[in-house]
Amino acid sequence: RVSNMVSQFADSDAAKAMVENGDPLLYEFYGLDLPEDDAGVLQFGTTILYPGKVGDEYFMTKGHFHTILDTSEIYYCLKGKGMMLMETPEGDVDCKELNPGDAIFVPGRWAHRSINIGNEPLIMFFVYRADAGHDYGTIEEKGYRKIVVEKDGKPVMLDNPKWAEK
Ligand code: PAN
Ligand code: ZN
Repeated sequence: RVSNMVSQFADSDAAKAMVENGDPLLYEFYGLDLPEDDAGVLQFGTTILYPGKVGDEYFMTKGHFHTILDTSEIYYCLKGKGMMLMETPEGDVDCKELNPGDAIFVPGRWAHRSINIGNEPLIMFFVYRADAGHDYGTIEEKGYRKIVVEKDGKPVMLDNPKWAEK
């Protein structure tokens, strides 16, 4: 929900107002209950990211690095329109569009956050090595270097005013 990510949206005041006003669900995701310590297992599942904006910024997932940094992931877009915003610890940034039928390879070392830039739920299939692990803390503390906002009806990538090199 928005309440779980208030500080991660550029416009925290808009986020707080939305929390007061029903605290909408941003996304949900589903996977099987597979062992998380087995490098031989592939975890897979579905993410449903709802449409909407906090201020001008599109609804997005928290985003994370994998704890075993060098583990990759594949996303496949089933429905909706989105973007996968990625960055490395060194500061390289990449953003790929997601339309139904697109597969995206998120290489090891790249943090990944999905963003819904459309008007319907963005539904994605994902698969990754089950022991990859999820490091949310780095993104929570520092934020992403870039944000994706709507400008004149179109998505644009801007510098994140909240990003801090720590
Ligand atoms: C996905 C994500 C899922 C939710 O399964 O965990 O889309 O996004 P956040 O983890 O950023 O909240 C994945 O990338 N697993 O590794
Ligand atoms: Zn991941």
